[in-house]
Amino acid sequence: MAKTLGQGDRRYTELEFESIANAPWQWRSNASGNKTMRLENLNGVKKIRFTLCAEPAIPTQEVGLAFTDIQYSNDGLSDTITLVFNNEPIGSIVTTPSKEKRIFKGHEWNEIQSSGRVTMMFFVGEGMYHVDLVAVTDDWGVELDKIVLRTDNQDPNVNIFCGATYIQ
Ligand SMILES: [Ca+2]
Ligand SMILES: [Ca+2]
Repeated sequence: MAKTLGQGDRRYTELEFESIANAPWQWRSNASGNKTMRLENLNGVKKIRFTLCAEPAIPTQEVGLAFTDIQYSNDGLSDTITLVFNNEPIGSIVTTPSKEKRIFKGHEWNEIQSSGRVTMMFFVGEGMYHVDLVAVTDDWGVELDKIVLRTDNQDPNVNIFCGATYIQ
């Protein structure tokens, strides 16, 4: 389930991670939609594949895309989350480690944090594209709440997120 905010040329579309099929979701009262997706991935094999359907509002111009935020929570050590497009990393964030050092009590899973900007803006023509989210986590993992994608010149009648798959 994705919802789009803003109007005119520049829009922000939010996708809740727990809405992805087979996502191992958790109740978190402070999270957007009151849920997160728990990801434990020591070796980076699991990933989330977003399918993007770009449809320029002005046909002679490309669609601009930029991932502007990932909301998450973390307990334990930090984790690295990377977005990959055309087999190239296009942006990474490192989650904030637990405030409690060495002894992780699991008290911080309901503290939702914002990464801020994840990628620069990149431009694509009309078509379908995949962006993969790859996380390399500590033993305790990370919880993903939602991701925000800015679009410039996307047809407002076409949802930019046309699919999201959890690949285990
Ligand atoms: Ca962690
Ligand atoms: Ca959520």
